[in-house]
Amino acid sequence: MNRDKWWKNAVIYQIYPRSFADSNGDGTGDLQGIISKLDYLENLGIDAVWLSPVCRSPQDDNGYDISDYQDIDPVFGTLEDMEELIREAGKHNIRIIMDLVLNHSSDEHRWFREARKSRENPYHDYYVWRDGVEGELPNDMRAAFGGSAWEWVPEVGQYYFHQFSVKQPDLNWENPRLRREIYDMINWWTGKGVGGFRLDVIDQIAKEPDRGITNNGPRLHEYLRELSRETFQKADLVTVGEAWGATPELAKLYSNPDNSELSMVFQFEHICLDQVEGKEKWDLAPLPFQKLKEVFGRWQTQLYGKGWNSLFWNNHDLPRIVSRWGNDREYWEESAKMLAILLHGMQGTPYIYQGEELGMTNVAYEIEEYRDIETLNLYSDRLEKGYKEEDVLRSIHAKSRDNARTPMQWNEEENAGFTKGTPWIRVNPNYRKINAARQVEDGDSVFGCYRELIRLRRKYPVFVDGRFSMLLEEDENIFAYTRENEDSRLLVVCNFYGRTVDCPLEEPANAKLLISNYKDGEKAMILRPYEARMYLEETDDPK
Ligand code: TEU
Repeated sequence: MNRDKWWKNAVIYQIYPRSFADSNGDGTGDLQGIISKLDYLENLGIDAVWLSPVCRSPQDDNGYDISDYQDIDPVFGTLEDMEELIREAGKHNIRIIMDLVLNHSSDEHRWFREARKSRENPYHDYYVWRDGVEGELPNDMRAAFGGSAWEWVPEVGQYYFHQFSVKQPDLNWENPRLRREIYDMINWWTGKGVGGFRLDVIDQIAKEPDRGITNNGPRLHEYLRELSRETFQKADLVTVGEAWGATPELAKLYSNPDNSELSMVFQFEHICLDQVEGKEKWDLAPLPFQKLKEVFGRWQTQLYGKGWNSLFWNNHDLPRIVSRWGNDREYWEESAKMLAILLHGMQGTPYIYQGEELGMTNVAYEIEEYRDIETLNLYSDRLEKGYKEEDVLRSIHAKSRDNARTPMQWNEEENAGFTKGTPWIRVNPNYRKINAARQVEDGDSVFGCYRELIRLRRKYPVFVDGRFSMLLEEDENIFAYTRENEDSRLLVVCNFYGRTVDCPLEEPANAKLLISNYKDGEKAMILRPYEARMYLEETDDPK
């Protein structure tokens, strides 16, 4: 097993800049805000920060619509602030990972402004156009945020293709000049000292709209290998692609240990389980627990030695895990820690989304408080289709992306210490109970649990290279597995629910309890609500 790649040992922390820390009181988080929190991040112990997009953008989709890839949006600061962040983070041994949005740009990008002028314009072919007649769409493909995926431009008498909002025209990767511009831009950022890149919806770049193909297009892996060769392979970077359509087979290509494509991908099979099959995430269904184990087990086993997993419960598009699959009421603390212990014992690079380390929860606002384009479009679409408002709101409360985007809860002061101004989105009302100030000094807090898990991963190689085996696959309450290498064996046992259960496993002999979420000792193999334990048996003590 290859232990030489720094990112196999690393824990990565995702920051959503607009919601993290506001230094200038305009209500939106910024780069200086992040710089002011580097001590906090170092204390937590993470190795790298993935920053959601900070490049210049009209913010139609909170920065995932980039109008200049080589400048910083004024709402977040300046290019000098970004250079300062990279430098200062380096002093705290933290690398900065940028978010590359390469599937589409903003319609306000210089390329697109040119492209829409005429068919002869040299930038026209940077985007995906189809001839047609106004009012007669090239086909019936839909955009992810609602409506048709085609938009008419009278100047050229053509439609352009957009998989996301109308302000996010898709880039045409078939054009080699476009690809070259992208590589030069990436190398420019690498030259500035960034530690890696997260690649937004990378499996959608090789679209073929005439055949209805969005992700996993025929040329996808050809493009990725060229991209990697021309950019990432020149430096010691971590790269993680967002790939909703990945299977373990595809993930072995993406994360091939020969480094020909990426370090790893985010795959979403586990996180899409609580929805009605074949429908949308808004169509809520209970989590099929045994299926969750089957999915994790399959990814852990199939990528062993052949690829690399990313491990996550949360990101800026997903609801808060403690509200989703834990219990954000009477077992808030126990379940937040259980979910952390369950995930961090597995093989792969763990990602912590801002506030997850505090057990931050979902919100249930009135529609006026939501800001996300996806949520707002869904709300009007479904009302128009005749859904009941209370049902639509129930879906939004459970799944809106804004659950993840409420401001980081730093302390008990007004606006949770996030801003001195008016926050761009309302703060979760529970910030007096759930905040960083209450937790950082307390070793028994959710924060303390995450910090300890990070420390353990660094100390014991079995976290990185141990072979995974799922136990009790059919059990209806318990999630248990082992990780084993030549000199030690890790056993993770979690009660995933709120009832006390008898665990049919033997208590391991000669094992030490590395971490658990109950203070008052263990009661043999009886697991209390959401109880989680991680044991280590070893022959060699690494000290
Ligand atoms: O997300 C890709 C994506 O497919 C999401 O829009 C997803 O469908 C949705 O969030 C789940 O309901 C990426 C970014 O992570 C997201 O924030 C962007 O909005 C999107 O790409 C477009 O760039």
